[in-house]
Amino acid sequence: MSEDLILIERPAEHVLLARLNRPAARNALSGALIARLAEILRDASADTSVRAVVLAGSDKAFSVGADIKEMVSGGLAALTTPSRVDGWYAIETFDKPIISAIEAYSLGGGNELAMTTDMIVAGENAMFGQPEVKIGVIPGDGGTQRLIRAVGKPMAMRMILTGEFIDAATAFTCGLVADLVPAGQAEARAIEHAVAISANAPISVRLAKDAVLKAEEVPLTAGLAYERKAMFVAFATADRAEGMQAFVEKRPPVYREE
Ligand code: CO8
Repeated sequence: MSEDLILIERPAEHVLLARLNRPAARNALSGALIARLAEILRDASADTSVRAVVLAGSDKAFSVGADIKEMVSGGLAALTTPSRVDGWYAIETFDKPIISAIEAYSLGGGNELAMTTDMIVAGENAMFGQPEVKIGVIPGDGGTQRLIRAVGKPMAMRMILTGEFIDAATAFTCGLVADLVPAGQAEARAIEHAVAISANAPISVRLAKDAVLKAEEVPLTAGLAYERKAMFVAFATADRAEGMQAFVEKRPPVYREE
């Protein structure tokens, strides 16, 4: 049964699409759903045929956040089970590129989930919000930390303290959304990005993702040193030689290292 919580497709050779599938609950993030997503991403990390992941919801919601009914019945324990805590950690530390495709609602923990991904592609009907204070909690899956990094203090405070939703155009303008597309086209566009990423040297892509994320953790000097070492690692790969040789020979590169 848990397999149906998330549907998996392979829309392109190196791309895995994971589609949240709790339509009756607007893809609310039950503990079981988080655990299943973590399992999928652990598998995708180990699967050398996967070079990029797209995470999508439905046309009614990407996700409306933590499962309120589960919290009502289970209390705090519903949020602190090892499988949920470990699951979030696995999602946050997924090492390959992952793109969220968002139509309709991206709320609460759902928006926090989107912010763990590397970029958000949104249909113009999408709505983004952190409404936790309206129900007596606060963002607890990274929202207070990641939203301020994405949009800056003023908009983060507006969203988190009022709980009001912002539309996709506003989210694009303030930097939460990387690519804004007509309603209904977020998934297709996210797959296009994933295909483009998966044509690049896989080790370079993973090193670049890791180095960009490091910028959120360390001072500039340490980040620059980290980047330099990561670049040396990339330079030592056979795929680096292939990429540069292909450029000189005016042919497409054939990347073999995963
Ligand atoms: N959890 C569980 N069920 C939900 C949720 C949710 N978050 N949101 C909606 N549903 C359910 C509804 O109860 C309804 O079920 P039913 O048909 O059985 O009554 C069904 O989904 C459809 O909902 P609506 O009829 O409301 O459908 P709409 O398309 O009109 O949706 C909204 C409108 C705006 C999405 C509305 O449903 C809403 O406001 N939902 C709640 C959003 C919210 O408050 N999210 C934040 C949740 S808290 C959180 O994410 C973080 C908690 C702290 C975590 C700490 C971790 C350590």
